[in-house]
Amino acid sequence: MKIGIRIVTILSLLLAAGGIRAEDGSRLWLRYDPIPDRQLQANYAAQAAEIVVSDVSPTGAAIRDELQRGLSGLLGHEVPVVANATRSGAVVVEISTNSPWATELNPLGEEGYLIRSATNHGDTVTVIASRGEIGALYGAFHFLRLLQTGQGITGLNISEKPRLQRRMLDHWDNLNGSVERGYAGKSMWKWDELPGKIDPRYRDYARANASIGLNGAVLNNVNAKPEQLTTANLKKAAAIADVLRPHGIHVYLTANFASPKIIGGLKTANPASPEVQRWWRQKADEIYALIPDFGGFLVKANSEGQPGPQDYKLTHADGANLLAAAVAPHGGIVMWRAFVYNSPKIDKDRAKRAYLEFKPLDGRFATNVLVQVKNGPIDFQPREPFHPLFGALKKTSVMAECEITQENMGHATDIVFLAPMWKEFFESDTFAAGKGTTVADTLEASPQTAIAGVANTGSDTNWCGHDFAQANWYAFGRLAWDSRISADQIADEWTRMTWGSDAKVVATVEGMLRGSWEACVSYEMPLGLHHIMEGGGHYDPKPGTVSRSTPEYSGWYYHKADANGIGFDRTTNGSDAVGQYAPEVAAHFSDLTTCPPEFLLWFHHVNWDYRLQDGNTVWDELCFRYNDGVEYVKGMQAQWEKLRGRVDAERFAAVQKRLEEQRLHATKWRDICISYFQSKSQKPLPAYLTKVADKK
Ligand code: BDP
Repeated sequence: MKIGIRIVTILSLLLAAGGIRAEDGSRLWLRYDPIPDRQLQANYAAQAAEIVVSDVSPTGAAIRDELQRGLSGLLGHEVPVVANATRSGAVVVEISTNSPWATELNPLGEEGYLIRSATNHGDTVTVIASRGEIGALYGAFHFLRLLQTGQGITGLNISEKPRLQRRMLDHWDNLNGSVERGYAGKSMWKWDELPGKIDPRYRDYARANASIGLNGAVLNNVNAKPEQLTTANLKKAAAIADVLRPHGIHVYLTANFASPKIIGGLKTANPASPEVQRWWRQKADEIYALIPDFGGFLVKANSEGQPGPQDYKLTHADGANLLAAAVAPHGGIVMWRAFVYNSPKIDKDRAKRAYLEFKPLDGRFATNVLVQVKNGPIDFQPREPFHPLFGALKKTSVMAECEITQENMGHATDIVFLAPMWKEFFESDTFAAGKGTTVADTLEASPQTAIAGVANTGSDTNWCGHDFAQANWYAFGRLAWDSRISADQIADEWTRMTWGSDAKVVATVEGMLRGSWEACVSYEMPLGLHHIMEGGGHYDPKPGTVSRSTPEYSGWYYHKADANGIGFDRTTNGSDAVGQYAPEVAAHFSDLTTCPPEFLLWFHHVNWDYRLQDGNTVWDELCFRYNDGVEYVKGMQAQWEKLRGRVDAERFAAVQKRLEEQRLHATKWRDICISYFQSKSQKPLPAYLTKVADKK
């Protein structure tokens, strides 16, 4: 007992003496710890001496609270909130459609903002101005970020607005508290306690999202239970919406297409039935009475067993328009997913099916429907070429769906920073309106613009299961706001805000993040291999499965490895999936001399002795990449060790433990895959891989 007390005392002394305070990751990137560089802190203090927010709305209160919490934390003393600017260094939030900067503010809209250094009766002040409350809130977070990341706050002239209208997280959360593909505990939404009890984390969730510019949350799983739309459950959703609203987050819900039958007691869910149409209209009216700013519905239909309009021999457009008509009077939207691939009758190549189903429907969707397309044509693989529907639907709003939760990239065990993957996607040239029409351009040119990321959040104290997985939530928000921001900038912001400004920590963490996605691609599915994971958890490899009944769920369908070669021929000699892209893109991927090695086995079936541009045979290159991925993880382990004592012990140990698990995970992928492919190729292993041979 005595010894215990003594240890606690010594520990508290250590902490008081400037030791690193314990952290549990719960504060995410909004830590607001005192800035360690005293000079910098003093400079900031002179520029951020008092806070003026005259807006009295709940959002105004959120802005005031955040600025006070953030500035007081960072500066190490209470920064006062005052009614009017009284001195140099005031931070003034102005929400007005009629401000002196109206000309500059008008094009920025309600969510855009200016941050300006200005003078007020001879005093230097910082003005955060917007036409709307939410824009001002975003501006406040931006201003705090400048201090959190050690940037200058004098002479400011910042002007920002989001490039897409709707930027949301899709929660695959179930009413029973489980999360599909969730690796961070249970659902954050405590349906059993709602609406009576409000978990304080809902507000922190809203703060975190607003800090990166996200403005929507789909609360429940795309594999939707009709019960989500009962009155009792809608009241629960409304209680969440009330908490999220001041931070500009709109609530959306998924809808099960058979709801009118299952919870409505109707005989059918046929879109052509006037009763069904009335049911959806009344349901929408009921939702909007409870949640006046409800965003709309997200629907997965006729996909992986979900009901849909095809059950009645009608099209996806017919189904989407049914729900769209119900929410249209309230200004709502329908996000209709293009993730459909079940019928082999459509095409033998799964990658082609969504395009074949949706392209003919172009122009048949109501104006408040957005077709939601996953980044790639298969299903959130570690690397995919962009989905050919981007740029192909000319008369339909198209939005993108990305996956933040690491379903196929090591769950909450592996460090895999996804910003570079999303950048590759956004920057892909669709040639839809000539050379240089990137995926980002097509998203921004859509009549209604939106993007969704499948969330990686849960009930875990650190929200995401792995402290580094928070970086992907952060990165998704920043890229949803502006996909032009570089992955390095995002990594730098997140690192400084989450781990502090120690130069060694910053350089190390950024170095680890930078190559981590390419490393995961290398140790799981190099050279364009895809979908060779085991079927249930999607964590471990299982390249050898063959299935006659559902070939798309087996590894062999995708890699087709035999004694001669490996890869899925999607050129005109094969499935001709390339034909779904613009001719320039098709030519680029089809030609072996221009197809990037990253997509070689996605588009081509080649002999084991086929030589890549670097001179290696495909067999040697495969071995090299598998091993290189594992080496990267070992490198991250070595790097992390050097941060012992420089980051808090709690997070240090948590990350250290996960890195060792990641090494084992990466090694397993390498060894199982190489050993399996070697059984096909019969090629010798390179010397550096003899250990794999021993294992066989
Ligand atoms: C797959 C997931 C599955 C989802 C499905 C979807 O494994 O859990 O329900 O996508 O997006 O990647 O609908």
